Amino acid sequence: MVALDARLQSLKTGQPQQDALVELFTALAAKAHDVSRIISAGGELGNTIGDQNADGDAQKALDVMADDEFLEAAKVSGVVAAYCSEEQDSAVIIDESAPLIVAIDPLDGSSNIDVNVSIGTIISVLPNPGGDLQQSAMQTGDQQLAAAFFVYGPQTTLYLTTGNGTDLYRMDPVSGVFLLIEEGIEIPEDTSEYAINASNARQWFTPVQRYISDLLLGDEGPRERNFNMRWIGSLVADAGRIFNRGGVFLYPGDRRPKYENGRLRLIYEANPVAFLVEQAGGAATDGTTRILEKSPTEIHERTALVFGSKTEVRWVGSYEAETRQGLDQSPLFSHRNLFRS
Ligand code: AFP
Repeated sequence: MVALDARLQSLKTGQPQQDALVELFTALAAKAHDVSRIISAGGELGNTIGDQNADGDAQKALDVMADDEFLEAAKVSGVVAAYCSEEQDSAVIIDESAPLIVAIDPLDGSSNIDVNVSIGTIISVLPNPGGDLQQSAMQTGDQQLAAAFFVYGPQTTLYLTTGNGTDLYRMDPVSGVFLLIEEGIEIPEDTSEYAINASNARQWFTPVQRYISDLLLGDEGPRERNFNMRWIGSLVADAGRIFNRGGVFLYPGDRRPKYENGRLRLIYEANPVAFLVEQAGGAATDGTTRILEKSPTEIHERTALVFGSKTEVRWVGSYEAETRQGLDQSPLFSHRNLFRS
């Protein structure tokens, strides 16, 4: 099997920013090995440390530890100009002349740290645009040079794209070497499996309520087949399942304060996942707009996120369109809705 380093070397094009990916992901993979060993050893990793991140989320010991580790990796790589992290209020400037910008969720799935459920690290890599580096991550997702996420689970895996398809690597637990196990993943276009936090059903806006209600009606409803549901609470774990067997993931906006644009962050969660998913033949939107075309206005900006099997992402878009056009009020659409009297 091909090791990550050899694969990255084979992807070199002579273009400086593209070639810098080799140094970057070599450093990131080495740190992921360290983080996976810290997680496997257990300990007080899920304890809150009394601080909050920029969005007011309580920080846990592992959130901060992972952020320290991956910031160090960015510095050691020698190719990162600015490091934009969920755990940092603003961009950490490293070397203004370096070719790359890193945007990262160092530890995704913090609520699962103490219960031995898969968690991960999500990474977006952008070109250094020059100018004010505090604004350097404010680029559309289409500008990404690479995207990746590590999953720290029964296996430690890496999903990585540099724009030539999405590949899956598995880490050898002893050597820490990431070995290529699937080249050019293809997400099935159709699925009967969806992922959403159903406890928020009363908070969803009409289109998502109608879409999920019709899935729940199964073969007695307009979709004329039954569906299954999974929700792990770690984006990387739900995404890994979707890469493996298809599915559709939804974290929509809802009526809760601060959740009108959902929970997930555009720059270091939705954009990298969307790049990986599209490179695997899937789709990623905010329900209506393609994620990779959205223009960020601040580092920790949230976005609704719907991604996975292309057909189901399109179905969600059709429910959004019906509501925008007022069509969901017409008798044609007056079928039973489980969430409305
Ligand atoms: P945490 O890192 O704060 O646990 O958030 C994880 C996450 O951003 C994403 O990984 C999950 O899909 C989503 O939140 C789970 O959100 P809910 O806890 O609201 O279901």
